[in-house]
Amino acid sequence: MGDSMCNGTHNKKALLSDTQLFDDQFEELLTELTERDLTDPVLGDALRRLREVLEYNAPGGKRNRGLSVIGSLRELLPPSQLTQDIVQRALIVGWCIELLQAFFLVADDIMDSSVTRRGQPCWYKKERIGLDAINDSFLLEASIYRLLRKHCRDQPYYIHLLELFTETSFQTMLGQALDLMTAPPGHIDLNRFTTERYKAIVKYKTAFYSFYLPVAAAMYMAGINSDEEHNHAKHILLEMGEFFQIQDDYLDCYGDPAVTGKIGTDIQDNKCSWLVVTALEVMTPGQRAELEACYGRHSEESIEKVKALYNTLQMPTLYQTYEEESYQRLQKLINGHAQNLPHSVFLNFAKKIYKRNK
Ligand code: GPP
Ligand code: MG
Ligand code: MG
Ligand code: MG
Repeated sequence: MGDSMCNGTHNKKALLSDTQLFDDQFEELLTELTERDLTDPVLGDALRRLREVLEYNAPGGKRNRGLSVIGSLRELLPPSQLTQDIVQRALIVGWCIELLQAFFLVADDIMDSSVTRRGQPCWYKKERIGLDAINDSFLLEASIYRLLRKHCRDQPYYIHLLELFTETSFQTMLGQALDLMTAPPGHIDLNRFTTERYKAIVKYKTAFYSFYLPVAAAMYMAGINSDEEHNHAKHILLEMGEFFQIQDDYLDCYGDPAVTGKIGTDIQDNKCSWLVVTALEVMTPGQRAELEACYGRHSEESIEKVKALYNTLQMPTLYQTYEEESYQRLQKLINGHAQNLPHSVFLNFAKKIYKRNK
């Protein structure tokens, strides 16, 4: 905080928190994407649709990814360099990450046959939407590049951001491919669920876009371009991302839908989840046969049997132990790998995710 004293802007805006600034920026971005440049009157209906898609799917989350762009930039640049323009660009790049997330989630919910997201019906589940949601997810993705072009094309880091967003999207899609291929509906084969496969899935489908992307974007905006610095940051952030997805898998079964805003589907979807991978490591051959008979099935009875088995194996206790160990490992990693980067960039992120219940 504290840019207000240095660039002489004592207006109200400078005193608002980043969260408030971030939320306010969304209104502006809606107008920009749906009213300003595309003036062809024949597009009216399509732009109204885009507005509806944005309003339903972009806000309403925890906004950790989006907010961490400005959060990281504040750690990387001295307050005197954080002019209002730079802060605003960081907020917009943050929203680009939230739009990427919205794009993935709208599509992921179709692929996972999910029912709710952020406490409301999944977009594709809404009446008269259905699989048209696929095109809506494309609209969300395309919006990212319109915003980047409009706000950052004259910046020295523009090309870095473009490559970062396209490469990260590709990595996420590869991860999603692994996730889906490891969970073919109706083809239960517990041998597929190895730790090695699990780590590959979560690194690609979650860690790059959720953890490396926001910090890397802030680094490029701060003029930190070297591969060495980026690799050090990546090392720590991918580790954090793996843990974040382990939490997501845990909450899929043990979270409270009233808090997480989503109803779990991993058991019936035959997913290579941390719970099934870890349970397989500690169960007896008899329990394995039991699991083989009820995993990946849609009946309420089968799902309950899997959950009962997880409870017998004390998965919540195993998870808590894992969470503790993971936190310690991460602290060590930050001390060893952060190099020139301020540790606070990573610690702020870690603080937000450990012990989370949503
Ligand atoms: C999280 O998996 C991963 C994503 C949302 C990335 C999707 C990538 C695409 C290219 C569409 P998840 O299914 O466990 O998330 P959730 O539990 O939120 O549904
Ligand atoms: Mg999903
Ligand atoms: Mg999924
Ligand atoms: Mg999940």
